[in-house]
Amino acid sequence: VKRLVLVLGDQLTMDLSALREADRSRDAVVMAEVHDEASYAWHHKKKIAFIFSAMRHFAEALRDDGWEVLYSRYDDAETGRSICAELMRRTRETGAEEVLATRCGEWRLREALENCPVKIRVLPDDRFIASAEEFAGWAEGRKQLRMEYFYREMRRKTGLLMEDGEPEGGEWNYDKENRKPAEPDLFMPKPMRHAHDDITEEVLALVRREFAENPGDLNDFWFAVDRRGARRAASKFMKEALPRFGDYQDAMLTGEDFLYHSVLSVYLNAGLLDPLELCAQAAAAYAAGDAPLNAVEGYIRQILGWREFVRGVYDLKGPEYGEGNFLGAERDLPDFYWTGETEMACLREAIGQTLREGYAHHIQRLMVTGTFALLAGVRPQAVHEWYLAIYADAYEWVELPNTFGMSQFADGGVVGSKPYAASGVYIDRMSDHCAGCKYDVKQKTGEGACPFNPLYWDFLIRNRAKLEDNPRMGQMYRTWERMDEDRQEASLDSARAVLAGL
Ligand code: FAD
Ligand code: DLZ
Ligand code: SF4
Repeated sequence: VKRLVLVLGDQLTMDLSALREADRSRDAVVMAEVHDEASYAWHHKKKIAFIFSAMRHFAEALRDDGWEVLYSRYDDAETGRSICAELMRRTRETGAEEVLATRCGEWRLREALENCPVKIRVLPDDRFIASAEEFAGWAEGRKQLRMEYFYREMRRKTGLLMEDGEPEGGEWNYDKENRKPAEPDLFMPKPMRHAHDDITEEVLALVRREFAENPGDLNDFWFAVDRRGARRAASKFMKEALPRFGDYQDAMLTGEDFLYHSVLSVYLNAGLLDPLELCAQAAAAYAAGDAPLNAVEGYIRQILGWREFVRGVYDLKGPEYGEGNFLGAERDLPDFYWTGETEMACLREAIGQTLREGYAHHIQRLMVTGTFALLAGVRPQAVHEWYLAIYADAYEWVELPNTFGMSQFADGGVVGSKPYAASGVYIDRMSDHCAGCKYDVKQKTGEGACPFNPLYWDFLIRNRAKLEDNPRMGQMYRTWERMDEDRQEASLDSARAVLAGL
């Protein structure tokens, strides 16, 4: 063996830069299920099962493709505790001169590999549409980074939904059409469910045994674990759900965990699907007249815009990005985030399905679990730990800017232009949860009032010095000023009672 090629659990693609650089006739691939990767977050059981099974399937695919694969299983006594320990062991065993690696997603692991006493040549991760340098070039000299402008650049660069240099339909963004509440529908499409093979059965037994204390439910595991399955799931989404993805993008419905969302991020982030291929598939559905523009533009924007943008921010801001706390929030995360046991129906739904499936869609993450933590003043690092652990698609490069930046405003406005603070009115408009809730969304204060209502005002008043000058927040403060004093006081009293009860 001349060189080793490192393939991590979220780099499961034949087109990986390190594999392209290597020579299968003399180099060997290293893949390892290790303690440190399985425990830097308190990962949901289904997330670990998905990654280990997908890794084992990918190792098989590499072998079928003529590669030698040195695979270390989690429960093998020889397996080292970390990726570095495994690279050292395999180097010793094979006498390899060098390790080829594709740059890993997280600063944590990048630093660990920099300090690892083996010779590692790091190649760029070109599975993104914009390179890290391209993003840095775009960001340079800008006072503010806004997704919308970056997204337009990406539309121009890829030509997706462009006609003669102009955006398809005349507008860049159709978000205003994408805010309809959903109705129950017996024929609502469902994400594709995949049967288990022997490899997945073995992994499920391992996770049940070794990760018994981790959060989440392992029963009813239905994720795809290889590219073929992920491709089939993508085709099903494009055909059945994409046409209504736009209309109901922000909707929530009791008992419907997925609505018209793709549920493909888990595959995309692990490398089983390619972002540009998904965008092209959606654009083709529009061109064929199979899906409307608001749906296709909305879908493409999430991947070409948001996903690329948050990755760029993560790389640009460096390892310290997640350390600040702009609003000075210091509360612990309420226990019900780990159990779903709360009387607030919206939170019970969002957290319940998260524990069951390792999945919630964007508006649940942003406007239910995210907004509640924001209003309650939970320490952003505690919120970040929860999101990184509990979602099957969570890796720090994508999770941290979303949680810390967009949702908790802990970066003071790098990712978003204002905090996503909202009272119960928003959830009531976009869902049917309030009808089944112990609390009354119409009641603003006192016992029985929806807790989001007083917390919303308490949040604004608590953070007044930091938020009042934000041009997008002025209206909210003016509304407060127009309220009579008794109501103001009742709001703040009610908020104190809610917070004391957490
Ligand atoms: P769809 O609604 O079908 O969207 C299509 C695709 O767009 C997704 O598959 C995803 O790849 C991409 N996308 C959509 N929104 C975003 C976004 N804001 N940032 C990046 N990509 C986006 N996404 C993750 O992939 N991993 C995370 O760990 C993660 N953590 C989040 C934490 C918080 C607090 C919030 C508010 C959002 C987070 N997101 C995260 C973004 C988003 O919620 C998920 O990408 C989405 O819910 C995945 O489900 P889906 O595949 O059905 O998405
Ligand atoms: C998330 C994860 C888990 C749970 N386990 C492993 C593992 O055992 N081996 C591995 O190579 N990768 C794993 N991963 C994905 C890595 O954490 C991911 O590659 C890094 O966070 C990227 O920086
Ligand atoms: Fe959530 Fe309030 Fe509605 Fe209950 S009343 S579901 S707590 S928004």
